[in-house]
Parts: sequence; structure tokens; C-alpha cells
Amino acid sequence: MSPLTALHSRPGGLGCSGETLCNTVLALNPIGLQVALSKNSEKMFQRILVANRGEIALRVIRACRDLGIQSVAVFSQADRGAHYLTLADEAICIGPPAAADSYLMINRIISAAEIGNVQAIHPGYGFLSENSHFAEVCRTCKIEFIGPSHEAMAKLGDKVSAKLIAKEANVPTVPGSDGLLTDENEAIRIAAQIGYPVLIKATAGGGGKGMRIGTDEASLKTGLKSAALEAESAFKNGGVYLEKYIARPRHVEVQVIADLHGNAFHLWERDCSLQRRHQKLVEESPAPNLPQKVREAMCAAAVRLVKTAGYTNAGTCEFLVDADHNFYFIEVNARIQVEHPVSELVTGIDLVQQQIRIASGEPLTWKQKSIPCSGSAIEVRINAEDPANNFRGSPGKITKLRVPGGPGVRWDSHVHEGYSVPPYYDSLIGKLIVHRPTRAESIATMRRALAEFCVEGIKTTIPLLREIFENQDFIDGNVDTTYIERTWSFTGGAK
Ligand code: MV4
Repeated sequence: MSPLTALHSRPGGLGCSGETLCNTVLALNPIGLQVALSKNSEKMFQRILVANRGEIALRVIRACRDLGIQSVAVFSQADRGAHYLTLADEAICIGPPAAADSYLMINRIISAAEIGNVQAIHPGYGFLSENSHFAEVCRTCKIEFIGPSHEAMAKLGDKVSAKLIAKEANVPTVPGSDGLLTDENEAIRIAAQIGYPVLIKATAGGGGKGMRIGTDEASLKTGLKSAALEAESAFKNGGVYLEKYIARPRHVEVQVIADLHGNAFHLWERDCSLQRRHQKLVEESPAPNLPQKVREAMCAAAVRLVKTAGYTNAGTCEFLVDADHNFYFIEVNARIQVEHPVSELVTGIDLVQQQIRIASGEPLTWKQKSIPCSGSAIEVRINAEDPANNFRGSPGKITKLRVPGGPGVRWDSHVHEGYSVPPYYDSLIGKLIVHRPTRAESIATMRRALAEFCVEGIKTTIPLLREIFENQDFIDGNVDTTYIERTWSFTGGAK
């Protein structure tokens, strides 16, 4: 089938809503360098569609180039002309600026894949990356989805079902309802059993949506109703469950990776406790102040979980860690994550390359014991936001940009001086990552790098990050997920 036949025979394809197939821009590859593939190259993809934008699109484009694979980028009208698109071998417009009309439209992404003549799609993070229906459509269209099977994604995307799998794998979970709540009296009975406070969570939830604290029977009752309503409107799934509320937990997540041949490994953990309103600010590996026995048990638990679930490709098992270093599995992120670079730096493994290799059928031939956790890596997210104005988005033209460099510094970003940050998407403009032999040296290098940083024309989170790296609690590794809101009044918390 020719690409155009595919396009025109697809109901609701690119041409479905009037002006949409705006142009297929063939960008010339300015580098032209191809690297020979190692073994199994006959099965390796020749062309991959990058179904994302910005920083992560460029990260995937770079991984393709490193592997000698051609990349086809997609872009919305808001991203037309962006420099990073010229680093792909081809770029295809998929619609208007709003994500719902472009990056989230399955039919347009699939049409672009057919026009672009690719064998596989990398979804990045956000957008369609954890949409099991999209992964299933890819399979139907005989396009490899670079991620887990749609079955594993659906099983783990539902938090109640993920917890059941965790229990089956003998992975500790937070005591709670062990399933969806069916009526109020059941919830009251379970809450009395585990003790207040309790947390009501949406099984389809994410980012804290559909979450309510119940401190007594009355607030539990009202919380149940409002959580279910919020979840129903946000996720079209009003299912809720109950957990014991863990006070001031740390958020520690384990990077896992599994091939299509039954091999699964962990790439150690990341501490992502420092966050504000469910937006991570700082991520690091290894987690500070976590006893070696605990981290080994947590990492082993994560591997058991993915093996039991039949999960493949890169993924993350999220845990809460309480003050006594008990850990509890809470959910799986079935995608490459924003913070993956810290795990790449301590292990020396290129996660995005591995995702592509795994999807093409290559086996992982490592030994768990040979995967190092070397030194300390810390990432900060640079967002186009105004910390002095309730972190409101700060889109616009970057009139001046000086990025840090030097030993131990990595800058993953699609932006440049003269780039205009569009108002339609996530405010992440780049990730600054340092890697040093010790955590103290990483902190020193991060301070130096943040001091070198100069961005003008838009507001960024850089001033807040500079303060964090002078903060004694952070330096001591003594922060939890509630720290910013508890102690930093200007960030919207209640000091
Ligand atoms: C919790 C919790 C305390 N106890 N579960 C927030 C979003 C979702 N990913 C899980 N979340 C939490 N679950 C129990 N049983 C506290 C949080 C939580 C949190 C978790 C990870 C990172 C940041 C957070 C910020 C506030 C609350």
C-alpha cells in the first residue's frame, strides 16, 4: 500500500477535518553521519516515527542518529520551524497547536507513520505514551510501538490491578482496600481497620487527581463522593480505592528494563521527593540516605513485579518510603520518564537506545550484578514558569540563552536563543543534569552550572533551583514529598 493510499483509505485520516494536511516538510539531514549497527542489525528498524515534541522528541531523534536509524518527526502548527525538527530526517505536520488536535490524535499519528514509511513509533512521555488503545492500534497497523505490549500497559495502568499484580509478586503495597470500593460502608469498615488518616485514590488516577485524605468517617464519606466525581470527569473512570495515608513519604522509583525474551533488570533507583504540586523539581540517583539493604530489596521487588506482569521495554516502579525506610509499591509508569538521564549516567546505559533495540527484538545480555551505580547524578527541570507568580506558565521568546557546560554537565533541551516557547504545552524547556563521583561534588557542580545559566525573555524555575541547592535540608538529603509546600511559603505552600 502506498502511503497516500493508506492516508485516503483511512476513515478520519489527516484530511478529515478540512485544513490539516498542511505540509509534509522534508528537512534535509544536516549531519548525514550513519553509525553501523551492531548485531541483529537485520531486524533493526530503518525508520522510526517520533510521536512527541520538544526535549524528548530531540532525545529520541538523537538516539536514532546514534543507532544509524532514520527518524521522522511530527509537529503541530505551533512547533513548525522549530530547530530540533531539522535534526530528524523528515518532519510531518499533524495539525493545529492544541495537543488534542495534533499530538493526541491517534489517526493523525498513524497516518504520519504511514506517510513517513516507518516501522516503529516512539511515543516519548506524556501525550499518547501510556495510552494502551494507541499501542493496540499500532499493533493492528503492524507498526511496532516502542514500549510495553498494550495488554501489559492496560494491566499496570490501572492502579488497583497493578497492586494486585504486586501482591502476587510478593511486592509490599500500602495496606488498604485491596480492590475497588463498592460502597460507603465497606470503605468505613476498612478505614476503621487500617486506621485514619486514609487516602482515597482513583484507580485511573495520576498527578494527584482524584485523591482525597479522609481523617475521620465524615471526611471519608465526602471524600469518596468528590474523588469518584473528579476521577469520572478526568479519566472517564470513577473507580476509587483506599490506602493508609503514609505521612511525609519519600518518593523513590526504580528504573526497570525488560526484553521480549524474558530477561528483566533494574537500573537502580531515583529519589524524586523534591516536588511541588506533583511536579518534580529535582531527581537523583542513587537516593540519598537509603540503606543499601533497602534499596536492594526495592530494586529486586521491582524486577519481580515486571516479570510477573509480563511487562517489557523500559518502565518505572514507584514506591513510597516512610520514615522507618519501609517501602510500598504504589504504581508503574509504563514509559520513558523525564528523569531517565540520571539513571543513564550512573549505569552508563543509554535507555532510549535500549528501548529501540528491545522493540526490534534484541535480547538483553547483561548480568544484573554487572550493572553499576557509579557516582551521583542529579537532574533539575528548567521550566518556563514564574516562581514569583504562582508558577504560572511563562511562554515567549528566549532573547538570550547561555547554557552551562564543562566537566560533569549534561543539558538535554530543544531550545536555543531566539526560540519561542509556545503556550500550548508542558512548560519544560530543558533538563540540566550533573554526574560526579559523590553527591557533594554533584551538588557543587550543579551550583556552578546553575550560576552559569542565563535565560532572558521568559521567566524560569532557575532562581528557585539555585535556592534549593543552598538549602541545608536538601544538602543533607532530608526532604520528603511535602517538603516544598511545608517550608517554602513563596512556592504556594503554607509556611
Ligand atoms: C500516597 C501518599 C501517602 N500515602 N499514598 C501522589 C500522587 C500519586 N502518584 C501517589 N501520591 C501519593 N500517594 C499513600 N498511601 C502520598 C502521595 C503524594 C506524593 C507521592 C509521590 C510524589 C509526590 C507526592 C506528593 C504528595 C502526595
